[in-house]
Amino acid sequence: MAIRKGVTNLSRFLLEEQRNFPEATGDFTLILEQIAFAAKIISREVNKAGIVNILGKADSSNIHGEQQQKLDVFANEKMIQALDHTGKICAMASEEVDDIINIPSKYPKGKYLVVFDPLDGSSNIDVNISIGTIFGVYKRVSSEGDGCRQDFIQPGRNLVAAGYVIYGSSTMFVYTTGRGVNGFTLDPSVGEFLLSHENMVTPEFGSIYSINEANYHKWDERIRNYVEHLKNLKERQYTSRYIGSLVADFHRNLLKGGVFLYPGDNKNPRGKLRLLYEACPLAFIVEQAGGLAVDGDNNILDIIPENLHQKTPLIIGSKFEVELFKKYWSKEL
Ligand code: AFP
Repeated sequence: MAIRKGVTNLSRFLLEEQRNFPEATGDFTLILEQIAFAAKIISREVNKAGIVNILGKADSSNIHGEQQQKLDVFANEKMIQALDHTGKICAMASEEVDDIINIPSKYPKGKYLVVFDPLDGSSNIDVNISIGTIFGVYKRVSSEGDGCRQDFIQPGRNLVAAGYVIYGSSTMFVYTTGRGVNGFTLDPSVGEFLLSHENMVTPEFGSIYSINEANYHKWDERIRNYVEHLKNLKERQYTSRYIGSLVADFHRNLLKGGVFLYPGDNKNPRGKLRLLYEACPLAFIVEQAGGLAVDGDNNILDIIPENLHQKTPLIIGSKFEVELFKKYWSKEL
């Protein structure tokens, strides 16, 4: 049956995708459904944040005298709770947790691992700006039992799925399993993610560049020259858009085209963003949508991580702008 926009929920879409792989066991479908479930709970809490602030912030007591949790801690817990009992994964890693997260011994272990940034851009919550969750799914390399650090030392190229959830004017779940990118919008009246953006393709070039220009004086001159080039391009007028919330900046540029940059600078040579939890999943998505992501010298998906929380410069977006960056970086221009 053809998939119909607006009435196809995420579960149905995942099932239809699963049927394309007769050998599929459904493990994978369950993992993505559970991530979407955690996203709904996080979304509900994010939407309540404004009113919670009226009642008392984190680190203080609410009207019931209960200690309130910070939303990023809450989101982290919800992701873990949604996944730990499935029997389909052998370990997780979160931007919020120093070491790998083991599956409780009472639950069986599966063949996948999940990495996530539970609530990216959380410093923006207080000012009502869109924030997001980013995730990636890998197959384990170890053979059985608990997952180990070695399982996580895989290049992004090995991702079997990646996605993000944006908590914005609506909540969206966007994911890929390597067969294109699809987006679902949460209909809060029924509590379901409904297919809204089928087969998302990013424009070949755009007219947006997104970078924190306050760091201009700390950048390598190749980055300054590149940004100047965009500003002075004859063919098209660029505009600068920077929210400071990665998922929101990425989502806008994916739809409209352009480039997002968080480069290294003379204070933070590796930039600020994390390879495993942010750069790799978004790089997988952007490539599936027809774009590109690099750290300057390497394609993000080819970098083999050395540790869980490694940072990386990230230049991500439409092919034209990222290829142009590569030319500036290699001093070809
Ligand atoms: P927070 O989670 O502390 O808000 O950081 C958000 C973030 O990691 C990412 O979402 C933004 O793209 C980036 O930082 C913005 O960093 P700058 O404030 O240095 O521009």
